[in-house]
Amino acid sequence: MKTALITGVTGQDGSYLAEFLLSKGYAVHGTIRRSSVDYRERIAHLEGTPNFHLHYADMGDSMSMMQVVGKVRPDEIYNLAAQSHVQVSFDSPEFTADVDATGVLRVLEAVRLCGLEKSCRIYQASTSELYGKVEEVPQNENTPFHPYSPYAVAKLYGFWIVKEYREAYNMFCCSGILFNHESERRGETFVTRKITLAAARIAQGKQDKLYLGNLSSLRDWGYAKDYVECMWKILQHDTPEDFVIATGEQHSVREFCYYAFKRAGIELEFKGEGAEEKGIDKATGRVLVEVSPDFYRPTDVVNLWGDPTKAKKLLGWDPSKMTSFEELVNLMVDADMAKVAVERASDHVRTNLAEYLEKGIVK
Ligand code: NAP
Ligand code: G4F
Repeated sequence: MKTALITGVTGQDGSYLAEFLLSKGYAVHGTIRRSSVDYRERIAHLEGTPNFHLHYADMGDSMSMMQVVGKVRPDEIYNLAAQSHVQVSFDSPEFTADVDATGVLRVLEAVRLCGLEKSCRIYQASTSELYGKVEEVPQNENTPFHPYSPYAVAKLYGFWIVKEYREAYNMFCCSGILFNHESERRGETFVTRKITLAAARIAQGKQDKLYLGNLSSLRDWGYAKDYVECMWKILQHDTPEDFVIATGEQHSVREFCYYAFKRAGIELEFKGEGAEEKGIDKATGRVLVEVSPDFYRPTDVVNLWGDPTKAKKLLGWDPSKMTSFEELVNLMVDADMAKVAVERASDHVRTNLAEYLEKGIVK
């Protein structure tokens, strides 16, 4: 039985990856953080499963990382833990650097200091944000990086330190340069989930309006459940290499919004430009979507589009067999329609708080 350690197991990707590895017969160990509220919704269904184990560790704490790596002695580590919100990285740049940059070094050093450098394979959750202010469209493994947020700069360190340890110590460590991937488990302040939740609430009369930032931003959006299998495939490849994982299709935030509301039974038409643009319900003339500059970023990445040719050739990644853009939007809206239907007022308050924090209204 192989043993895997997932940092960030409570996150969107960590929860799907844990399910996937358990289904492959792995013993799965995950790291969790102490929090004043015990809120582990994404993995609650796995707790108590044989071969699924949790350990306290923090990416900012080398000793906890050493301890867990030494105790578990994993065959594979999936380093998914990160402060993963780009906008938040502008408010907490030092924390983001510590967790997303130095944190990667802590994992690599823990493996070396525990004497596992020859046996343990390491996957690093890298990101299309490295391309940032893009220098080429679409982007592949040879496209120059131009990080454009504190988050991306931190992740760039993670990418290069992984490459350094591969070359300096001959370790099997790789980065998956994953483009955006979403799901019904996506955090509620990322744009896709914010839209699907709002579409569901507006359709059910529980919210009046949705405020967004840059509607023209373009992303290559896939389904998280499809992407976690690629993380595993990257570590099963003969040689340690970095891979772009993407669908090869691009859509705007506006388009995502249009399809999400459509699935919720509302046809939107967008009128106006920039901060004056509005999404209007065609049937009633009500304004349901407005732009709020509070959600603009000091520097925004606006043109991500992945070229996954290498993953297609070497890993058998086939986006045409994966969840399509429209299927992704539909499954997210359907899940949120069901969730909102049984929502208590207190759930909505929690989401509002997250949004107010993001907007800077509550500090
Ligand atoms: P997510 O839902 O935000 O999950 C992040 C995980 O990291 C959570 O389990 C979180 O724990 C944990 N974490 C945060 N700070 C930590 C710390 N200081 N110590 C230990 N654990 C910590 O993110 P995701 O969407 O699953 O993404 C997984 C990884 O892929 C991240 O590294 C992200 O940057 C990267 N990535 C994501 C995408 C995407 O589109 N989803 C694309 C490219 C790369 P709590 O639950 O306790 O907060
Ligand atoms: O959904 P987002 O916050 O995701 P972003 O910034 O692309 O980051 C995600 O994907 C990365 C991979 O490229 C990961 F590395 C990262 O960890 C994370 O998972 O924003 C997407 C776009 C941005 O251009 C943003 O400006 O949507 C735009 N946007 C417009 N209105 C908004 C909003 N984003 C958010 N979060 N909230 C809005 O109201």
